[in-house]
Amino acid sequence: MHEALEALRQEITQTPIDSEAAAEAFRIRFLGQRSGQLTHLFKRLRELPPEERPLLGGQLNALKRLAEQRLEEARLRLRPTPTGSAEIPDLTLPGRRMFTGSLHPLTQTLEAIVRVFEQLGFAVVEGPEIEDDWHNFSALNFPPDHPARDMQDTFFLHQGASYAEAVVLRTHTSPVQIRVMERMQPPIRIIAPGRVYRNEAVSYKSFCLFHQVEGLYVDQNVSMGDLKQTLHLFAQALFGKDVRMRFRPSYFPFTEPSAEVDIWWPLPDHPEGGRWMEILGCGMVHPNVFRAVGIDPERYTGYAFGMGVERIAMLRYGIDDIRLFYENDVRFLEQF
Ligand code: 2NL
Repeated sequence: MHEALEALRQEITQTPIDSEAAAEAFRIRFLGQRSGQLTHLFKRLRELPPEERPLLGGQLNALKRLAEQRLEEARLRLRPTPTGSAEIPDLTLPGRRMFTGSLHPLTQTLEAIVRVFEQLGFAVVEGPEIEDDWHNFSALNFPPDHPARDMQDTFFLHQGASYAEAVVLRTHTSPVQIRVMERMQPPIRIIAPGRVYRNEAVSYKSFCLFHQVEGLYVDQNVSMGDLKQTLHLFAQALFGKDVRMRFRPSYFPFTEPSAEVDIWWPLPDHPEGGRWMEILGCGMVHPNVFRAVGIDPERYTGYAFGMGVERIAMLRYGIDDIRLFYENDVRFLEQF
Protein backbone atom coordinates (compact mmCIF):
# COMPACT_ATOMS: atom_id res chain seq x y z
CA MET A 1 0.00 0.00 0.00
CA HIS A 2 2.79 2.34 0.91
CA GLU A 3 4.53 1.89 -2.44
CA ALA A 4 1.21 2.29 -4.23
CA LEU A 5 0.65 5.65 -2.50
CA GLU A 6 4.14 6.86 -3.30
CA ALA A 7 3.74 5.87 -6.98
CA LEU A 8 0.41 7.70 -7.09
CA ARG A 9 1.94 10.84 -5.52
CA GLN A 10 4.58 10.84 -8.26
CA GLU A 11 1.93 10.45 -10.94
CA ILE A 12 -0.22 13.26 -9.51
CA THR A 13 2.71 15.68 -9.33
CA GLN A 14 4.23 14.79 -12.67
CA THR A 15 1.28 14.37 -15.03
CA PRO A 16 1.33 17.47 -17.25
CA ILE A 17 -1.88 19.50 -17.45
CA ASP A 18 -1.49 21.79 -20.48
CA SER A 19 -5.00 22.05 -21.87
CA GLU A 20 -8.65 22.04 -20.84
CA ALA A 21 -8.91 18.48 -22.18
CA ALA A 22 -5.85 17.37 -20.18
CA ALA A 23 -7.37 18.91 -17.03
CA GLU A 24 -10.58 16.93 -17.53
CA ALA A 25 -8.62 13.71 -18.20
CA PHE A 26 -6.61 14.39 -15.02
CA ARG A 27 -9.78 14.84 -12.97
CA ILE A 28 -11.30 11.59 -14.24
CA ARG A 29 -8.09 9.65 -13.79
CA PHE A 30 -7.43 10.58 -10.16
CA LEU A 31 -10.61 12.05 -8.70
CA GLY A 32 -13.35 10.42 -10.81
CA GLN A 33 -16.20 9.12 -8.62
CA ARG A 34 -16.43 5.75 -10.37
CA SER A 35 -12.97 4.75 -11.54
CA GLY A 36 -10.63 7.42 -10.21
CA GLN A 37 -7.47 5.99 -8.70
CA LEU A 38 -7.97 7.85 -5.40
CA THR A 39 -11.57 6.76 -5.13
CA HIS A 40 -10.39 3.20 -5.72
CA LEU A 41 -7.83 3.41 -2.90
CA PHE A 42 -10.36 4.96 -0.51
CA LYS A 43 -12.55 1.90 -1.12
CA ARG A 44 -9.65 -0.42 -0.39
CA LEU A 45 -9.12 1.25 3.02
CA ARG A 46 -11.90 -0.98 4.37
CA GLU A 47 -9.91 -4.11 3.59
CA LEU A 48 -7.12 -3.00 5.97
CA PRO A 49 -6.94 -3.80 9.68
CA PRO A 50 -8.71 -1.01 11.62
CA GLU A 51 -5.50 0.23 13.31
CA GLU A 52 -3.81 0.98 9.98
CA ARG A 53 -6.76 2.90 8.56
CA PRO A 54 -6.26 6.37 10.19
CA LEU A 55 -2.67 6.76 8.99
CA LEU A 56 -3.33 5.62 5.44
CA GLY A 57 -6.62 7.49 5.34
CA GLY A 58 -4.79 10.70 6.26
CA GLN A 59 -2.20 10.10 3.56
CA LEU A 60 -4.92 9.42 0.99
CA ASN A 61 -6.72 12.64 1.93
CA ALA A 62 -3.45 14.54 1.51
CA LEU A 63 -3.06 13.05 -1.98
CA LYS A 64 -6.63 13.95 -2.83
CA ARG A 65 -5.97 17.58 -1.78
CA LEU A 66 -2.78 17.57 -3.86
CA ALA A 67 -4.68 16.39 -6.93
CA GLU A 68 -7.38 18.99 -6.33
CA GLN A 69 -4.79 21.76 -5.95
CA ARG A 70 -3.03 20.79 -9.20
CA LEU A 71 -6.38 20.81 -10.97
CA GLU A 72 -7.36 24.20 -9.54
CA GLU A 73 -3.95 25.67 -10.41
CA ALA A 74 -4.20 24.32 -13.98
CA ARG A 75 -7.70 25.71 -14.45
CA LEU A 76 -6.64 29.16 -13.31
CA ARG A 77 -3.62 28.99 -15.58
CA LEU A 78 -5.60 27.77 -18.62
CA ARG A 79 -8.58 30.15 -18.21
CA PRO A 80 -8.60 32.61 -21.14
CA THR A 81 -7.39 35.93 -19.74
CA PRO A 82 -9.51 38.92 -20.75
CA THR A 83 -7.11 40.87 -22.96
CA GLY A 84 -6.20 44.38 -21.97
CA SER A 85 -8.29 44.29 -18.83
CA ALA A 86 -5.19 44.89 -16.78
CA GLU A 87 -3.95 47.71 -19.02
CA ILE A 88 -4.75 51.25 -18.06
CA PRO A 89 -6.42 52.96 -21.04
CA ASP A 90 -4.83 56.16 -22.35
CA LEU A 91 -7.45 58.63 -21.23
CA THR A 92 -5.84 61.46 -23.20
CA LEU A 93 -6.62 59.86 -26.60
CA PRO A 94 -9.39 61.57 -28.60
CA GLY A 95 -12.66 59.60 -28.67
CA ARG A 96 -13.61 57.53 -31.67
CA ARG A 97 -16.36 59.24 -33.64
CA MET A 98 -19.54 57.20 -33.90
CA PHE A 99 -20.53 56.44 -37.52
CA THR A 100 -23.91 57.96 -38.23
CA GLY A 101 -25.83 57.84 -41.50
CA SER A 102 -27.78 60.77 -42.91
CA LEU A 103 -30.96 61.32 -44.88
CA HIS A 104 -30.71 61.13 -48.69
CA PRO A 105 -30.34 64.62 -50.23
CA LEU A 106 -33.70 64.15 -51.99
CA THR A 107 -35.38 63.29 -48.69
CA GLN A 108 -33.81 66.35 -47.05
CA THR A 109 -34.98 68.58 -49.90
CA LEU A 110 -38.47 67.09 -50.05
CA GLU A 111 -38.86 67.50 -46.29
CA ALA A 112 -37.64 71.12 -46.44
CA ILE A 113 -40.23 71.91 -49.15
CA VAL A 114 -43.05 70.13 -47.33
CA ARG A 115 -42.16 71.89 -44.04
CA VAL A 116 -42.62 75.34 -45.59
CA PHE A 117 -46.08 74.54 -46.94
CA GLU A 118 -47.13 72.88 -43.69
CA GLN A 119 -46.29 76.13 -41.92
CA LEU A 120 -48.50 77.93 -44.43
CA GLY A 121 -51.43 75.66 -43.52
CA PHE A 122 -51.28 73.05 -46.30
CA ALA A 123 -52.19 69.45 -45.45
CA VAL A 124 -49.93 66.69 -46.83
CA VAL A 125 -51.65 64.02 -48.94
CA GLU A 126 -50.27 60.89 -50.59
CA GLY A 127 -51.73 58.55 -53.18
CA PRO A 128 -51.02 55.54 -55.43
CA GLU A 129 -48.13 55.43 -57.92
CA ILE A 130 -50.23 53.28 -60.28
CA GLU A 131 -53.04 55.36 -61.73
CA ASP A 132 -55.85 55.06 -64.24
CA ASP A 133 -56.20 57.33 -67.24
CA TRP A 134 -58.93 59.35 -65.55
CA HIS A 135 -56.93 60.51 -62.54
CA ASN A 136 -53.61 60.95 -64.35
CA PHE A 137 -54.86 62.54 -67.60
CA SER A 138 -58.57 62.90 -68.41
CA ALA A 139 -59.73 64.70 -65.25
CA LEU A 140 -56.77 67.07 -65.74
CA ASN A 141 -58.07 68.29 -69.10
CA PHE A 142 -55.47 66.47 -71.20
CA PRO A 143 -56.77 66.13 -74.79
CA PRO A 144 -56.98 62.51 -76.07
CA ASP A 145 -54.01 63.06 -78.39
CA HIS A 146 -51.74 64.82 -75.89
CA PRO A 147 -48.12 63.63 -76.26
CA ALA A 148 -47.96 62.62 -72.56
CA ARG A 149 -50.49 59.91 -73.43
CA ASP A 150 -47.93 58.41 -75.81
CA MET A 151 -45.95 55.25 -75.09
CA GLN A 152 -42.88 57.39 -75.73
CA ASP A 153 -43.46 59.52 -72.64
CA THR A 154 -45.44 57.42 -70.17
CA PHE A 155 -44.97 53.94 -68.70
CA PHE A 156 -48.12 51.94 -69.47
CA LEU A 157 -49.02 48.95 -67.31
CA HIS A 158 -52.18 48.33 -69.36
CA GLN A 159 -53.30 49.93 -72.60
CA GLY A 160 -56.87 48.78 -73.24
CA ALA A 161 -59.02 49.29 -76.32
CA SER A 162 -59.16 53.10 -75.91
CA TYR A 163 -57.03 55.67 -74.12
CA ALA A 164 -59.62 55.85 -71.30
CA GLU A 165 -58.81 52.28 -70.22
CA ALA A 166 -55.11 52.88 -69.76
CA VAL A 167 -53.34 52.09 -66.48
CA VAL A 168 -50.06 53.97 -66.05
CA LEU A 169 -47.29 54.81 -63.63
CA ARG A 170 -48.32 58.32 -62.57
CA THR A 171 -46.45 61.02 -64.45
CA HIS A 172 -47.14 63.66 -61.78
CA THR A 173 -48.77 63.80 -58.34
CA SER A 174 -51.80 65.77 -59.65
CA PRO A 175 -53.96 62.59 -59.52
CA VAL A 176 -53.60 62.67 -55.71
CA GLN A 177 -55.19 66.11 -55.75
CA ILE A 178 -57.89 64.98 -58.19
CA ARG A 179 -58.77 62.21 -55.72
CA VAL A 180 -59.06 64.73 -52.86
CA MET A 181 -61.28 67.08 -54.91
CA GLU A 182 -63.53 64.15 -55.89
CA ARG A 183 -64.12 63.41 -52.20
CA MET A 184 -64.45 66.85 -50.64
CA GLN A 185 -65.69 70.34 -51.36
CA PRO A 186 -63.58 73.49 -50.83
CA PRO A 187 -61.89 74.93 -48.91
CA ILE A 188 -59.04 72.61 -49.93
CA ARG A 189 -55.41 73.41 -49.17
CA ILE A 190 -53.09 70.46 -49.81
CA ILE A 191 -49.69 69.46 -51.06
CA ALA A 192 -48.96 66.11 -52.71
CA PRO A 193 -45.33 64.98 -52.51
CA GLY A 194 -44.14 61.75 -54.09
CA ARG A 195 -42.43 59.72 -56.75
CA VAL A 196 -43.45 60.01 -60.40
CA TYR A 197 -42.36 58.23 -63.59
CA ARG A 198 -41.61 59.36 -67.12
CA ASN A 199 -40.29 57.31 -70.01
CA GLU A 200 -37.47 59.68 -70.91
CA ALA A 201 -34.04 59.12 -72.39
CA VAL A 202 -31.84 58.92 -69.29
CA SER A 203 -29.13 61.60 -69.19
CA TYR A 204 -27.53 64.03 -66.74
CA LYS A 205 -30.74 66.07 -66.79
CA SER A 206 -33.53 63.48 -66.87
CA PHE A 207 -34.23 60.12 -65.30
CA CYS A 208 -37.05 57.57 -65.65
CA LEU A 209 -38.32 58.47 -62.18
CA PHE A 210 -38.20 61.65 -60.11
CA HIS A 211 -40.02 63.35 -57.26
CA GLN A 212 -42.58 66.11 -57.23
CA VAL A 213 -44.31 68.32 -54.77
CA GLU A 214 -47.59 69.66 -56.11
CA GLY A 215 -49.82 72.10 -54.28
CA LEU A 216 -53.49 73.06 -54.56
CA TYR A 217 -55.60 75.75 -52.93
CA VAL A 218 -59.33 75.93 -53.76
CA ASP A 219 -61.79 78.32 -52.12
CA GLN A 220 -63.96 81.30 -52.97
CA ASN A 221 -61.98 84.27 -54.30
CA VAL A 222 -58.60 82.59 -54.59
CA SER A 223 -56.52 84.81 -56.89
CA MET A 224 -53.30 84.84 -58.86
CA GLY A 225 -52.10 87.36 -56.22
CA ASP A 226 -52.54 84.70 -53.52
CA LEU A 227 -50.50 82.33 -55.66
CA LYS A 228 -47.66 84.83 -56.17
CA GLN A 229 -47.46 85.74 -52.48
CA THR A 230 -47.51 82.10 -51.35
CA LEU A 231 -44.80 81.09 -53.81
CA HIS A 232 -42.72 84.11 -52.85
CA LEU A 233 -42.90 83.10 -49.16
CA PHE A 234 -41.89 79.60 -50.20
CA ALA A 235 -38.90 80.81 -52.23
CA GLN A 236 -37.80 83.06 -49.33
CA ALA A 237 -37.98 80.17 -46.89
CA LEU A 238 -35.90 77.92 -49.13
CA PHE A 239 -33.47 80.35 -50.78
CA GLY A 240 -33.32 83.30 -48.38
CA LYS A 241 -35.16 86.56 -47.66
CA ASP A 242 -33.52 88.43 -50.55
CA VAL A 243 -34.56 85.96 -53.26
CA ARG A 244 -35.60 87.54 -56.57
CA MET A 245 -38.43 85.86 -58.42
CA ARG A 246 -40.11 86.21 -61.81
CA PHE A 247 -43.22 84.70 -63.43
CA ARG A 248 -43.12 83.82 -67.15
CA PRO A 249 -46.30 82.94 -69.07
CA SER A 250 -46.50 79.22 -69.87
CA TYR A 251 -48.96 76.50 -70.76
CA PHE A 252 -50.35 73.44 -68.94
CA PRO A 253 -53.62 71.68 -69.90
CA PHE A 254 -54.85 71.84 -66.27
CA THR A 255 -54.27 75.54 -65.48
CA GLU A 256 -55.28 78.81 -67.15
CA PRO A 257 -53.48 81.16 -66.99
CA SER A 258 -50.25 79.25 -66.40
CA ALA A 259 -46.77 80.42 -65.51
CA GLU A 260 -43.27 79.20 -64.87
CA VAL A 261 -41.37 80.67 -61.95
CA ASP A 262 -37.67 81.50 -61.98
CA ILE A 263 -35.41 82.67 -59.19
CA TRP A 264 -32.22 84.68 -59.65
CA TRP A 265 -29.27 82.42 -58.90
CA PRO A 266 -26.08 84.44 -58.16
CA LEU A 267 -22.92 82.97 -59.74
CA PRO A 268 -19.65 84.81 -58.94
CA ASP A 269 -17.89 83.50 -62.08
CA HIS A 270 -20.75 84.35 -64.44
CA PRO A 271 -20.42 87.46 -66.70
CA GLU A 272 -23.88 88.64 -65.58
CA GLY A 273 -23.28 87.78 -61.93
CA GLY A 274 -25.85 84.98 -62.04
CA ARG A 275 -28.77 83.61 -64.05
CA TRP A 276 -32.49 82.96 -63.84
CA MET A 277 -33.26 79.37 -62.89
CA GLU A 278 -36.69 77.79 -63.29
CA ILE A 279 -37.92 76.23 -60.03
CA LEU A 280 -41.61 75.47 -60.61
CA GLY A 281 -44.74 75.69 -62.73
CA CYS A 282 -48.09 77.03 -61.59
CA GLY A 283 -51.41 78.55 -62.57
CA MET A 284 -55.11 78.98 -61.84
CA VAL A 285 -56.98 75.66 -61.91
CA HIS A 286 -58.76 75.19 -65.27
CA PRO A 287 -62.62 75.20 -65.04
CA ASN A 288 -62.71 71.83 -66.86
CA VAL A 289 -60.73 70.27 -63.98
CA PHE A 290 -63.30 71.59 -61.47
CA ARG A 291 -66.15 70.22 -63.62
CA ALA A 292 -64.44 66.81 -63.84
CA VAL A 293 -64.32 66.46 -60.04
CA GLY A 294 -67.70 68.04 -59.23
CA ILE A 295 -66.60 71.43 -57.92
CA ASP A 296 -68.62 74.43 -59.18
CA PRO A 297 -66.28 76.64 -61.25
CA GLU A 298 -68.76 79.54 -60.96
CA ARG A 299 -68.44 79.50 -57.19
CA TYR A 300 -64.83 78.51 -56.61
CA THR A 301 -61.41 79.38 -57.95
CA GLY A 302 -58.08 77.82 -57.13
CA TYR A 303 -54.41 77.86 -57.82
CA ALA A 304 -52.06 74.92 -58.29
CA PHE A 305 -48.34 74.51 -58.64
CA GLY A 306 -45.84 71.75 -59.15
CA MET A 307 -42.10 71.42 -58.72
CA GLY A 308 -39.44 68.79 -59.24
CA VAL A 309 -37.59 67.88 -56.05
CA GLU A 310 -34.47 66.78 -57.99
CA ARG A 311 -34.28 70.12 -59.75
CA ILE A 312 -34.38 72.03 -56.47
CA ALA A 313 -31.91 69.67 -54.78
CA MET A 314 -29.48 70.11 -57.71
CA LEU A 315 -29.68 73.90 -57.32
CA ARG A 316 -29.37 73.75 -53.54
CA TYR A 317 -26.33 71.48 -53.47
CA GLY A 318 -24.71 72.31 -56.83
CA ILE A 319 -25.23 68.80 -58.27
CA ASP A 320 -24.79 68.60 -62.06
CA ASP A 321 -26.04 65.07 -62.83
CA ILE A 322 -29.50 63.81 -61.78
CA ARG A 323 -28.37 60.17 -61.99
CA LEU A 324 -26.17 60.63 -58.89
CA PHE A 325 -29.35 60.61 -56.76
CA TYR A 326 -30.13 57.01 -57.70
CA GLU A 327 -26.69 55.37 -57.78
CA ASN A 328 -26.44 55.30 -53.98
CA ASP A 329 -22.67 55.66 -54.12
CA VAL A 330 -21.65 56.24 -50.50
CA ARG A 331 -18.95 58.72 -51.61
CA PHE A 332 -21.80 60.89 -52.95
CA LEU A 333 -24.30 60.26 -50.16
CA GLU A 334 -21.91 60.94 -47.28
CA GLN A 335 -21.49 64.55 -48.45
CA PHE A 336 -24.99 65.44 -47.23
C1 2NL B 1 -44.29 71.52 -63.08
C2 2NL B 1 -45.63 72.13 -63.19
C3 2NL B 1 -47.81 72.03 -62.28
C4 2NL B 1 -50.04 71.74 -61.50
C5 2NL B 1 -48.75 71.28 -61.63
C6 2NL B 1 -52.29 70.92 -60.92
C7 2NL B 1 -52.99 69.96 -60.27
C8 2NL B 1 -54.36 69.97 -60.31
C9 2NL B 1 -55.03 70.91 -61.00
C10 2NL B 1 -54.29 71.86 -61.63
CL1 2NL B 1 -55.24 68.75 -59.50
N1 2NL B 1 -52.94 71.86 -61.61
N2 2NL B 1 -50.95 70.92 -60.87
C11 2NL B 1 -50.38 72.99 -62.01
C12 2NL B 1 -49.43 73.74 -62.66
C13 2NL B 1 -48.12 73.26 -62.79
O1 2NL B 1 -46.55 71.49 -62.35
O2 2NL B 1 -43.38 72.04 -63.64
N3 2NL B 1 -44.15 70.43 -62.38
C14 2NL B 1 -42.89 69.76 -62.21
